[in-house]
Amino acid sequence: MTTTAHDITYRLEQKRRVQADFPGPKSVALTERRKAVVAAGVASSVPVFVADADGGIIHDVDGNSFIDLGSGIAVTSVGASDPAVVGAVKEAVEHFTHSCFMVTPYEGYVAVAEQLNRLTPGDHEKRTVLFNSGAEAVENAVKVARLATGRDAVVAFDHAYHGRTNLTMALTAKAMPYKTNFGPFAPEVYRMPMSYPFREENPAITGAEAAKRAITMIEKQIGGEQVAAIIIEPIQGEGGFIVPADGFLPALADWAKDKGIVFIADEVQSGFCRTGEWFAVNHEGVVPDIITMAKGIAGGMPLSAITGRADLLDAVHPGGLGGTYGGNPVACAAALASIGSMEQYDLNGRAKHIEEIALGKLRELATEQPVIGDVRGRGAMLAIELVQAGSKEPNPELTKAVAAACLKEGVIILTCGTYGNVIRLLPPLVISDELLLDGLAVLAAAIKANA
Ligand code: PLZ
Repeated sequence: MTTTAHDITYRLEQKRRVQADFPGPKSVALTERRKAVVAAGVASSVPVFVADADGGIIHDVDGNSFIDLGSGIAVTSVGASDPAVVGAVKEAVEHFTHSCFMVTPYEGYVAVAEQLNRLTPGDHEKRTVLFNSGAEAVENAVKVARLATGRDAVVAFDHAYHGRTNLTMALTAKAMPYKTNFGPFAPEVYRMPMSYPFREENPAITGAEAAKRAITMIEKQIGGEQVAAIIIEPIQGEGGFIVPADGFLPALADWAKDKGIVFIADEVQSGFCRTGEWFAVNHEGVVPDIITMAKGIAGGMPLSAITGRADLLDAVHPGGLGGTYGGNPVACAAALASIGSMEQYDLNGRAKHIEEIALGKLRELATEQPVIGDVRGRGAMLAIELVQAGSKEPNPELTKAVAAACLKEGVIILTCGTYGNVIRLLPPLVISDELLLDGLAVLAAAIKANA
């Protein structure tokens, strides 16, 4: 694979360098302080504290540097200190940190809405509302769908992840750690079978057939006319980077349209160039009624959004949507700068380039390593599913061991999946080819050593 130069310059040296015995003394001391004051329910997967980050590199407080293949869970697509974002934040924060858009509005909010209406799929009339977190965006998409349709039921899917608030916990599939003992959950949420090609009983099932399976269940168990919304991640994130079979999403969206059901694409993880398109639904030409966005939208600043059909969003009475901080002016400035960097550096192209480099390497590795059951993903949202060799039995122990071995070598790799057996790659889209290749080599060695 050739290493192509691209026109991104870095502030920090892009090199992995870790001491054998990290975490170092400063991280150890901070961990002690943390234990005394931060609730145990908030867990961190890496035992070091961050001091600085840029491009594909994270520096810790003891001088170790790690390759970042997680982007803080798909957030820092433009890097964690993109100069354009940093500059825009500095400029905005010097004027006003907050005014509340619901009290005294400001241009940044409107400008972000203009960008989102332009970038999201479909050329219909759209409206946007801004919030803070992905879960809040999902909550509001459901609120709008219920109000606009006058219906209650919401359909979600196996392996789905939509957040940790009460309604979004109900929408999320996995009990541990997200739901166990946190109930009771919001009512009128129904779960349907996903298209999960690697784990289908009948591996020949098409996307259209898998959609039919879900649709028949909806019709029999709920009734299409009762359903306000179908919410789905076009590529499932926390549930295991599951890419549904071709045709699944379009068939569901077509049926929803037919029944007057609001089709919500949760692109919180898959959006903003992550998959090599602005949104993952673009790969199949699906136009959602409402799309939820967060994470990559604002270069690390907390911002989320829903963009959707004007007739749906404008159905809500004035004052029915909002929140104190939603569309914070500093976060809006960061979003405008991030979108600018995505266009300037063609990060969709970069994501495709990352896919080209990484997917080839992972597929090659899979031919040598029978513990790799599946290799999948799009753009810079890629995964391998680890199994007991020669079967489809999930192998979460190996998955943990591989992630730990990578970390030991200075490569931050995230895991996911209903069965805890998926290694996911979510590098910043601005990572250099050299760093990516180094990270992949470490991953390959970790699998070989632990399989
Ligand atoms: N929808 C598709 O991926 C967040 C969660 C990490 P928030 N995913 C990372 C964790 O363990 O909490 C996510 C997502 C999809 C919604 C959300 C929720 O976004 O910004 O974390 O609320």
